[in-house]
Amino acid sequence: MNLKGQTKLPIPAPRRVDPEVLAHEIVERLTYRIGKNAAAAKPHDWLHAVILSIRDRVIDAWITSTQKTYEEEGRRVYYLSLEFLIGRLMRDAASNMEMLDDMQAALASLGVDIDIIAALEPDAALGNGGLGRLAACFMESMATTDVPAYGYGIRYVNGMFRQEISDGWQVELPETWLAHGNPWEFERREASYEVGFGGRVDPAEGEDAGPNQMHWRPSERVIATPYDTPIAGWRGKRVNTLRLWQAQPIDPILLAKFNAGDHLGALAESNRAESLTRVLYPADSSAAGQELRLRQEYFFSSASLQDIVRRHIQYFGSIVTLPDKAAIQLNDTHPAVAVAELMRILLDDHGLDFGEAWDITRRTFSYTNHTLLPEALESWPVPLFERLLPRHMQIVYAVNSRLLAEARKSGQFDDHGIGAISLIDEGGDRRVRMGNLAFAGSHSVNGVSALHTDLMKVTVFADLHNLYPTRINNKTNGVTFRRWLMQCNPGLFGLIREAIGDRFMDDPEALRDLDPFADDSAFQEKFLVVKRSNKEALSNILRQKVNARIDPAAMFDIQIKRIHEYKRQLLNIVEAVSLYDQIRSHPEKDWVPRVKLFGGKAASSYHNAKLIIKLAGDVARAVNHDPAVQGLLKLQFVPNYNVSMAEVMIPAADLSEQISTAGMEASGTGNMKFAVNGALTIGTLDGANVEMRDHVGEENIIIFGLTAQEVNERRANGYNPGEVIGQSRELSQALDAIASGVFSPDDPDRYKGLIQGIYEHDWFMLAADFDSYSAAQRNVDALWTDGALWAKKAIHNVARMGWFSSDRTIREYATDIWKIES
Ligand code: 26Q
Repeated sequence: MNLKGQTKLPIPAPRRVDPEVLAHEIVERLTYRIGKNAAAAKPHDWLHAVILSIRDRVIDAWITSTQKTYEEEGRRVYYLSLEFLIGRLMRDAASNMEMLDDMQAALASLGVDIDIIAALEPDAALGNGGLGRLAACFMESMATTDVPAYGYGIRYVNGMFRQEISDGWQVELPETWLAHGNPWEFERREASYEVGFGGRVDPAEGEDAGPNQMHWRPSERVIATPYDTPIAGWRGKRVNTLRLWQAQPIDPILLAKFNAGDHLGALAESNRAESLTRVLYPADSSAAGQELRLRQEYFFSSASLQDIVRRHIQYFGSIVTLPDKAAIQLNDTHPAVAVAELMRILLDDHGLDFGEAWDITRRTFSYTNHTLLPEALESWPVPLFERLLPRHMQIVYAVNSRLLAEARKSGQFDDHGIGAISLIDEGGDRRVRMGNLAFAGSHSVNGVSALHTDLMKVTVFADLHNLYPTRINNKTNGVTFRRWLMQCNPGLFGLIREAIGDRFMDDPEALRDLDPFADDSAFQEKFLVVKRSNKEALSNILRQKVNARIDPAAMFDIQIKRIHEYKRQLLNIVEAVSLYDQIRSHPEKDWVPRVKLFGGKAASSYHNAKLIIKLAGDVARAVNHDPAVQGLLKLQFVPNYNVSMAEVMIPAADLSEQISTAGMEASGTGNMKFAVNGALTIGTLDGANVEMRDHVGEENIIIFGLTAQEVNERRANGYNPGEVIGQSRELSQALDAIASGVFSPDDPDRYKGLIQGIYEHDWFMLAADFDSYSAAQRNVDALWTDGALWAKKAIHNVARMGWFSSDRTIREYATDIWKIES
């Protein structure tokens, strides 16, 4: 149906609801949708009924937003991402629809505690870490800033693995987030598409078939069925759609096989199709090269493009206006095969000539890079790519020959430069470089922090940047303050409102008005009371979850993020061992009580990352049981770190650990969440830490260690970690203690290899940065003893972080890349 002719409706202001009316609505949902009365309802039933009541209001705004989008006929944004780490939605939707307080009161009148039922909502863990959470923040900010947008991704039935710690080791278990159904999503069977794999390519038949037109005959097909989730922006102004694809077989069961007695064979095809969207690849910052991953990438890229093209043709008639109406953002290279897929659609389905198709493609796509790590740059073996996507392989070759011709014609490149620009990596086995494909097929390529963008220009994309010098631009990441301040930290939120009013709720930069309060001792005290109560809440949760007893009076020093050597959890642990040693040697000194908390998942195949988790547990056991440091130092690894755990840990943090080897963390976004919640950052000049320092002021952040340039120079000039270690008594003692089995008496050699790696190459510069880090930590201790000064600095952090709102980031994307008014 064409909605264009319908009358315009203003988006209604969200209705304030009388809690009594709301209570009635909830009971009605409970009765008629769930089939229970209040007396029989279990907590899960209440949760479901509450979500349905919130959802109805979201749907009203959703329908109006969708209609408005159609009427305006402007450009829409399509955010293609293999990950959307959205977490729980109930509190987020209720808060953005401005019904959270009323809902709480309504539930209280029914004898139901909103916090108890909120905790039952499963986390939608459809992401690994930063990249996936960024996509979720962007979805919320696009709705908030009134950008008409669709998120496209995969509905992983089992999502990211659930982490258990067994005997100190990480164990991966399937996440079952859909076990109780998902009231937020709507299956849209009518918008299903077929996605093909394999087979062969024939020249297109027919009189008007062009020379570039081919007919791909896949040997295998699956159905992509979309599930839509509404994403409500702040104050319900706009509700956009997150459309996640699930794979289904064309024939659910092959009855002929079944009837012939082959019961398993009858289901084989069905199982194969469904396995496509079962799990998320648990690799962060390393590319896991399995065939299933490439299948996932193509499956969701193809379904999304078919959907985008179908919608465009339906409303605008001609494919050639696609770039005027659609801006497709590639979240890293994971959907980069979409470049070749759009080319295939334009060439083979619409019969465009190559030049015109390439022009449309480039004007439609833009690409965000999230990593410089060579091991994380995606590339696929040519034979695999060719077998799975024979037509796309031809297109990649055709694009490549034009690209290389253009590069040669420019006269700027020698053979090495041409080799670096090529879409095919010819060193060793031939591989398709997805980063180069995304770069060549886009009009904009952005990095995610100023430093990262600068480094992109001189490292991975140096030659492509020389060929297309205006293409690379920077869009420093941000986070949504609705979830990461207003919802997760109601105490601080209330305190800020009391001090500066409500303006910051619509304009995060207005947090600046809080700056003068940093010197106000009454405000400092209130700030510390809120922090203390958040720490008590976290202590209670940790007591329930892991039976830990942690003192809320101690400094909460937190490092939560994926476990990776470049993020240097090991530096943190080694420093803790050294501190432990120093406290024992000098019990007479005035040590500051500290609790060090760690959380994060390791990719299942990442041996050293898993060993680091085990080490954190081993050191924790020794330290926590040693009466000599009782009350002064405690370590705890928090299992299954996820969005919901972040929401209680971040507001409780005093100190935020952002200690990656300079030049290696593209941006970081946890760093921003901590700072806006009033934690001080101890960090290197890496990623967005650099810009955070510029905003909060260098006196309000603790910076240590080598700069990216110094790291480079040290590596180039024959860095000798053994020598560095020899010069630091503290470091060598700590490393030797770990290597010799002091913390692993059951297996004294457990950490030999890990520590050996530091002595031998220390790629991540742990030794080079240790003394500087350790000294910075003692400065942190000294600062802690002056509570008022600490509070002052923390309040400056809150007040000056407004720029790191993802609303600002999205406005920059909208203006510079998508060319739309937001
Ligand atoms: C690739 C190929 C095969 C399997 C898995 C992957 C894969 C999956 C996830 C590769 C990378 C990721 C995730 C990367 C990521 O989260 N990067 C982070 O992105 C954030 C948002 O921009 C930054 O803030 C972080 O600095 C960056 O590490």
